[in-house]
Amino acid sequence: IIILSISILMINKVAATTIGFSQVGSESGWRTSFSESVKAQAQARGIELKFSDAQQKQENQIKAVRSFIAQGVDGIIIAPVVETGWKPVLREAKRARIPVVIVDRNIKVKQQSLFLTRIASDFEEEGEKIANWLMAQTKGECAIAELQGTVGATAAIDRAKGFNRVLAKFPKSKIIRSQTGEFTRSKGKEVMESFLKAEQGGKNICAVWAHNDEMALGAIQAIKEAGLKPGTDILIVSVDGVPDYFKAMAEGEANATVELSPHLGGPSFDAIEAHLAGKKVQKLISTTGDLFTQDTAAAEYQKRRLQ
Ligand code: GYE
Repeated sequence: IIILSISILMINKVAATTIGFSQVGSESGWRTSFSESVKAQAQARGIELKFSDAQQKQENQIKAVRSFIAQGVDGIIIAPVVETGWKPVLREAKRARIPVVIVDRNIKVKQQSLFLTRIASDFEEEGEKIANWLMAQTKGECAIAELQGTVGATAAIDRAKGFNRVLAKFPKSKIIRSQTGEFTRSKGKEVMESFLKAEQGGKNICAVWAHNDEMALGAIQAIKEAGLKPGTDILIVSVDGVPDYFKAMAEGEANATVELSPHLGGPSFDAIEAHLAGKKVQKLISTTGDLFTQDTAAAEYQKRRLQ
């Protein structure tokens, strides 16, 4: 019996999967929900999770991945800050035969075998959806102030690309100001304050297009402090669908957003577990979200608050 229980203990030990997760940071409400979803999923599946917060710096992510490799984890999940600069560390993981899942933002590497799969939303489509809504709302005539996301991050690059593609069809619309707000509320507010000063207190601005809700919420604050009504005097559009933004829409201070699911933990673990079980994993697992406006915001806020 003793030998049997010792061996069962040993098997159990061997069986517990250890996964390292390098997360961007906690710059937005969306990001925080995403981290929580990964932690909850790990717990539900009995996975030992090594969580590392990079505080929006790629160098911290590279260090974390190296330490995961040194610890001999069974799999690595990277939510990359920026697209470039990943080749060396991914090669190290490959040499150590550790599968890597890229989640959310993209990476630029020629050799696709450097990672197992990518799980992400179609950011270009998000940009297109919100631009189409804004153009319909303003009859194609709008001077736009853009709050960009983190420089070099797919979510910023592709959302801008999709938005601008639609905008190109409307000659009476234009982006008149554009700057990064680094996906944070405080920077979004700060940049919006400077836009308002530069545009005669905001009278020239028809809409704010923020690459995420968090910056939009900062911009709303700045607009209110400048004595204008966000959502009315200046339209507010963005992406993510965080509860705070639904609340702002319900209160008439924001106009539209495209929801992005933060529940990326489950599919990431699914991919690694399938791979470890010898199954084939498809190269891109893509998700997309719907557009929400003020009409349903109050009800949607209640739903999300209870989650
Ligand atoms: O929209 C933003 C976050 O990469 C898609 O990063 C993600 C973005 C998300 O901080 O809120």
